[in-house]
Amino acid sequence: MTDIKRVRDETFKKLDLNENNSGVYNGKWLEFNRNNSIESVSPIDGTFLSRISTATESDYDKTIEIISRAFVEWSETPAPSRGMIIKKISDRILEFKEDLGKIVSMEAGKVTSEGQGEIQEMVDIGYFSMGISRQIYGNTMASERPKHRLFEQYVPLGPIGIISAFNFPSAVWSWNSFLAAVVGDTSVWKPSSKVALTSVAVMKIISKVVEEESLPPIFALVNGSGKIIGDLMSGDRRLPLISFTGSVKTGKNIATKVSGRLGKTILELGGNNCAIVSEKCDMNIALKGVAFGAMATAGQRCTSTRRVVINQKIYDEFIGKLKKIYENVKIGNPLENGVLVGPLIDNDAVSNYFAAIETAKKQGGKLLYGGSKHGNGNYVLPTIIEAEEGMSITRDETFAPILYAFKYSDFEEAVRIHNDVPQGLSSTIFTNDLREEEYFLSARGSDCGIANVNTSTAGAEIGGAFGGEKDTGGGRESGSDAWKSYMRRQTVTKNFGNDVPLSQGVRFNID
Ligand code: UN1
Repeated sequence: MTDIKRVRDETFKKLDLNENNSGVYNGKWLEFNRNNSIESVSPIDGTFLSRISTATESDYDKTIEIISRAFVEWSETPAPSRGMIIKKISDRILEFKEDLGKIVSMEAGKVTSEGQGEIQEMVDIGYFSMGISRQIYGNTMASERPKHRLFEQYVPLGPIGIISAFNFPSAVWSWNSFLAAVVGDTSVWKPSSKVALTSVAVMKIISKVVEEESLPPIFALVNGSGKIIGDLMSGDRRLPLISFTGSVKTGKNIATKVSGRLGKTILELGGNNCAIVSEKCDMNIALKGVAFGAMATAGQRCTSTRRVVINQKIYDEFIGKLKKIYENVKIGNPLENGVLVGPLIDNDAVSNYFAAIETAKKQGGKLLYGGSKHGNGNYVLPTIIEAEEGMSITRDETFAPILYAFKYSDFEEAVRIHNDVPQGLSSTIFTNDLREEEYFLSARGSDCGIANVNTSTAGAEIGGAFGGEKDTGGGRESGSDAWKSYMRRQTVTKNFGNDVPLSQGVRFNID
């Protein structure tokens, strides 16, 4: 059995962490205050990891002032130079990948390779952002007026706010903060209180680079509750953009508050991701893709596969083989070799798992596999439930490894079942039939922000834009041109003639 205390002590030494850590950074680490702190406890076995102090209202206020001032200097730094700073930060994160990954594993319960993968995702978006720093472009249009030039440019937006969830405790922050930084914004980060330690570990490394480079504080950290700090951020006109990752319910509250002051949001809310398994699929690929999507991170990804719609001709064979995979998958301490399914994040998550299974049964669902705890603590068996259309529980996102299996007879029916949920983040189809693929990728097909073919709903690369439709909130983060969301678009008309000709042929003769 890997001893968590030993791993904690070893990584703490390397990452300059302690039993008591300040959780507020705004160019300097504010003093630790025990009366205003949260405890980080490992979901692996309840081991105490650290106490992290939180921001008071006045700490918060000062922090926003500081990053607002830093914005002035940073936004005037040439973008490629900003990119080189993010490269340096990414190199440094890479040096500490193993230890940071262990912190993620200990605090969020991710298995070793996923903990490491989370840190790799930070490095990937960092290098991507460096590339973007030389690609901040705008369009030039033909002006209808003589001796005029018409173009648009993207201008840094200001200090921005990032509120992140427990399940990707560092990668999703870096998707936002690194892009924001290369386009010239400063940012403040409020992480989920469940993973405060990871935020401190990451910020310790980053703040060192920022200080070595004598930069203004371009990244700030304010640990604290969503009710207090999240609410202050949503209402704060000094933050023109709030990027929020989390539940639909909280996202709606934040969106309402931010739009009440006509601020911008990037929302990445719930997913209820589905895989269609056609009778024309490669069964091995479909099994691997569904098993990873449904069980990885113990079903606690926004992109987790929560529903599978299987052609009736192969339903029994597919479910039979999937159950075998479920039976053989190793559940337990995520730092142990070979373990693929770690714990749920906390007791509430375990209760939600059981409540969803009970509701599913009441609504007519048939338990095919799982449905119970695995040993002591927050460990549960990944679960498969045979479901019927119309079971309302299958329309909810339960952050646990529960997979609802549906049967279909014709392809259009499969797509209808697939789309019949409020959320629209990720989706996939397993088929070797080009017509089915293309139908799935057409306007009548998947209504999600991410639509895959022959691979899992989970595990997106950073190079594409990430986000979803409907209740998922419509935001796009990470790759492609998501950088534009962190800037304001400005249309510019320049006159280099000797007169002032007007557009639309309007005359205004004052001579
Ligand atoms: C999330 O769950 O909020 O695509 C992000 C994936 C990861 C990111 C998930 N790269 O599963």
